[in-house]
Amino acid sequence: MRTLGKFLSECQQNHHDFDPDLVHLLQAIASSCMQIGRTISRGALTDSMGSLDSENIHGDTQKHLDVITNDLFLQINQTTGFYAGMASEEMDEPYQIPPAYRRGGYLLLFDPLDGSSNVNVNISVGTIFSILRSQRPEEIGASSDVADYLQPGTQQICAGYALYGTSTMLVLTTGHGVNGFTLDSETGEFFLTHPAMQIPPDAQEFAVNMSNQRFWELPVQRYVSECMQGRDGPRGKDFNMRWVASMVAEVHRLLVRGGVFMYPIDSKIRAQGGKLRLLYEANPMSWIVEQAGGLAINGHQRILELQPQDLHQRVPVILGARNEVERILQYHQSV
Ligand code: P6P
Repeated sequence: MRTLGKFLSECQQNHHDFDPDLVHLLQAIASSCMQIGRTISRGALTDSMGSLDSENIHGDTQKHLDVITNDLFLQINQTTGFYAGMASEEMDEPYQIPPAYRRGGYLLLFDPLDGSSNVNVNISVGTIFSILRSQRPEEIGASSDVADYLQPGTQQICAGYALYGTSTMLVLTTGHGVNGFTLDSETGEFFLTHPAMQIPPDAQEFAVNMSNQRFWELPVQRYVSECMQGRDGPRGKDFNMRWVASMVAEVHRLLVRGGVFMYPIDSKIRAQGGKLRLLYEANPMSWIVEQAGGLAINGHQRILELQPQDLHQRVPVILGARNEVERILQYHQSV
């Protein structure tokens, strides 16, 4: 099996539009994710399982591990010399690359430990990342400000996630499909185990937090109700339901065996615009899903085409099997 490094070198040879800097950027991200995997795998053997007194900008109580993994990501990736700045779920403002390090023309956006509340109950969690080009390359070396990050998801040059599950995997796209790599923890190498991942266009499995059902809008109520009616209902087939409360695990499952993931708008969260964050959760996951043949919408339009207004903006997310998401889109349009 090919290592991540060998795969990236081949991308550079085979795709004229493959940015050679990505070879270095992705090796550093892979190393970061391997370190995060090692840190969280120690579980309760370390005293980092608890919560801090602090809250992030979203009002979420920060876990020790949220901060530890955020700092780990910063420390490793800032040394590459390729970034103008970084933004994370755990930091109110963009991170300025310290003067000690060369700055470059890229921006790194990440959620260092998505689903972190699952760590205490030993359920899979993940890291999500997205790479943009700074819109002010002539000012390389200048500190990056928020406006530089507010680019639609179509501007991403790389998106991916690490899943810390029964094995540690790295799944990524650079615009030439989606490829999955599994970590050999003995050698520290990621090997290409899931080449050219594709999402089947139809689904028999959906993922949604059913406890929010009474708050959903009618199109989602209709779609889920029809799935629940099974073979005797309008869909004419039975559906399975899953909910891990870890977006990385849900997206990985639908990449491997199909399905739909929904965190739709509901009356409880309408004021904040949704649950999931656009820049470092929805956009990277949406690009991965669409590169694998799926579709990602906010209910009314493609997530990747949304113009971000705020660094930590939240959006509704419905993504996965193309035919299922198109059906949900049609239900929204026919209201
Ligand atoms: P709920 C994790 O906190 C997260 O951001 C996603 O990974 C996950 O899909 C969702 O929130 C879970 O939300 O409301 O079910 O706890």
